[in-house]
Amino acid sequence: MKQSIFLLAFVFAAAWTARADDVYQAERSRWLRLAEESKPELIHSSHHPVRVVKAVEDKGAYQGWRFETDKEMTPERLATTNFRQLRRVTLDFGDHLTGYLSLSLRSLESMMDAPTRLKLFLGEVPAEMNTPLDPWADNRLARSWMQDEVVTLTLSDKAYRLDRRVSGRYLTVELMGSSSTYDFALDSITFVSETSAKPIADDGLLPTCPPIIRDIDRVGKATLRECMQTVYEDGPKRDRRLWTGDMYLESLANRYSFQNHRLTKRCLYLFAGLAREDGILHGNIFEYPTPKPQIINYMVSYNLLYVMSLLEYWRDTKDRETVLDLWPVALRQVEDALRYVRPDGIFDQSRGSSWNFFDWRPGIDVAVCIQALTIDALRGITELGQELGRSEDVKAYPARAKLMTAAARKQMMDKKSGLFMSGPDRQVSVLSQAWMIRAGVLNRKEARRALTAVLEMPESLKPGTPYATHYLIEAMLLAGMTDEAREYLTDYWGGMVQRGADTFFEAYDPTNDNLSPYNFSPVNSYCHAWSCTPIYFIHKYPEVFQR
Ligand code: RAM
Repeated sequence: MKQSIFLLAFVFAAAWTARADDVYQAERSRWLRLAEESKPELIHSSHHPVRVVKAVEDKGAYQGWRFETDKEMTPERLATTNFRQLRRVTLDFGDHLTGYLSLSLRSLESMMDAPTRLKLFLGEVPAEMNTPLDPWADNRLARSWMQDEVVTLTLSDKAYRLDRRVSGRYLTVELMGSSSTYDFALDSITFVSETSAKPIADDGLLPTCPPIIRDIDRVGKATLRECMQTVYEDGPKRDRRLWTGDMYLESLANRYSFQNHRLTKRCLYLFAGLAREDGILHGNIFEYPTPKPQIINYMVSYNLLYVMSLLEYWRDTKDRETVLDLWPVALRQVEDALRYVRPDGIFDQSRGSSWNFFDWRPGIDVAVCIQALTIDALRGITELGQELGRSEDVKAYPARAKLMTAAARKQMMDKKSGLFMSGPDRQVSVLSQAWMIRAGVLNRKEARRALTAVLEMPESLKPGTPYATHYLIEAMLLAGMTDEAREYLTDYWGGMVQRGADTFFEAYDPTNDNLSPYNFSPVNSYCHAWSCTPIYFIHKYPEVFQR
C-alpha cells in the first residue's frame, strides 16, 4: 500500500514536472484545435481509364520505359472481355490522381464458385511499373511504399474498393487465382480522386507566355494540387506527410495558384501544437489517425524555414492574430539556431545533433548553407518582428546577422575565386553560392560572378533535386541573371515535361534518369511538392518567364 502511494506520488510528480517543462503547455491544445478548425474539405471526382496500354522498353524513353496505346483493347472492350483468359492488363487514367480505386468482377454467363485473387499495381511512371521490385534490398525505404496489392474478391458484381489511398496514373491488374470455370470481366474501374485544391478557372498567364512555360506551369499546378490534401503533403505516393521544408515551398506556389492560405495556417499550427516540450519543432508530422510528429527528425534548417513560412504567411494574409500567436515559436527556433553559433560568428554543426537538410545530392557539405540560412532567418524574423510591433524581441538580431555575414566572408569565402567553400574539404557546390546569395552575403556583382563560375566548373557539386534547384533559380534572379534563370528553369523543369512528367519528380538530374536518394528509383516520389515551385517564379516574375 505504502509502496503504491509512493509510486503514485512519483508518477504524479513526474507528470507535473513534464508539464511544467512544456513551454507551450498553455497553448498546445488550443493550437491543435485551431489546426483542426482550418482543416480543408476534400474535393472528390470520379475518373475512369482512358486507354489500355502496353509497356515498351525504349532506351530513348525516360528511365528506359514508355507506355503506348494498345490497339487491340480499349477500356470499353475490357468490360466485356473474359479476364480469366486475358490475365493481365495495364490501364491509363490519363492523369496523375490521388485517392481510392474500385472495381468489380462482372460474371459472364457463369457463376463465381471460388474467390478471385488479383494483383493491383498502381504507379506514377512507366519504369516504376516495369522494374522488378524483389528482392528488396535492406538499404532502401520500406518495400510497402510500392503500390502493389494482392486482393481477394469473394463476390461477383459488387464494387470492391481498395482500402489504401493510392496515387499515380497507371494501373496494372493481374489475375493470380480464380475458379477455372468462372468467366468474368473487369468492370466499373473507377478512381475517386481527392484534393483540397479548388480548380482554378484562369491560368493567369500572359498571352505572350511561351508554350513550354505554359506546360511547366500546368504540370507544377498538377503537382501542387495532388499534394494539397488536408495538409501540404510532400508526396501523395511517398512519404505522405507534412515536412516544414516542403510546406515552405508549397505555400509560395500556393500564393500564385490555389491561394488556400487556411491550409498554410493549419500546417503552421500543427507544427506548433506538436512541438517538443522545449519548444523546438519536429521536421515532419503525420496527420492520421491523430496528428503526431516523427520525433527522429530534429532539423534546424527546416525549423528556420518555419520562420520564413510564417513571414510569407504574414505577407499573404496580414493575419496578425495568427502570426502573433505563433511568434514565440518562431523566436524559439531562431534562438535554438543561435545556440550553434560560435562567438566568431560561425554556425558550428558539431554543437548539436541537427540534421541540416538542403539536398539529396550524395556528399553535399552543408556548412555554408546552414550559415547562410541562419543569416537569412535572422533578417526574416527581424522584418517580421518590426512589422508586428515586436522590435524589442528582435533587437539583437541585426548585429548577429552582421557578425555571421562577416564571418562567412572571412572564413568561408575564397578571396581569389570569390566562391564559398564548405566544410573541411573546402567543397565547392552550386548550393553554397545560392544560399549565400539568398542571404544577401554577396552583392549583385559578386553573386553573378560566383554563380557563373560555379556553374561552369565541371567539378563543382550540382543540385540533385528540384528542391535545391529552387534556391539556385532564386539566387540567379537575385543576381540579376534573368536570362540564365529562364533558361535553367526551362531546361530543368521543361526536361521533366519532355520526359513525359504529369507531375514533377522528387529527384531529377537530366544526366542520370535513375538518380534516387533511396538507392532505387521506383520508390522515388514522382509527384513531389517541393518540385512545384516554377509556379512561383513564373507568376512572380512574368517579365522574365512569360515574355
Ligand atoms: C524526403 C522527402 C521530403 C523531404 C525530406 C527531407 O523524405 O523527399 O520531401 O522534405 O526528405
